[in-house]
Amino acid sequence: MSDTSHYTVTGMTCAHCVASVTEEISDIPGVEAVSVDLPTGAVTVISEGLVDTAAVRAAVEEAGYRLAG
Ligand code: 9UX
Repeated sequence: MSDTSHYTVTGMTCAHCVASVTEEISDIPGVEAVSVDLPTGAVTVISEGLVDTAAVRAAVEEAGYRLAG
């Protein structure tokens, strides 16, 4: 069974930002699906097993954005 996690990413302003964040988070082991809502920065991650928040934060920062909270 998959797990679903919710995050908020700040700093995204265009579809390329969304693509970069999606790509970086998708590279985290165990991640099966990523959806990003540009207007709100809401990010939903579906994974096999819970993904470490630090890994998500690192991926988001690698893309050039910040994880809220
Ligand atoms: Mo373009 Mo979205 O620099 O940051 S990828 S606005």
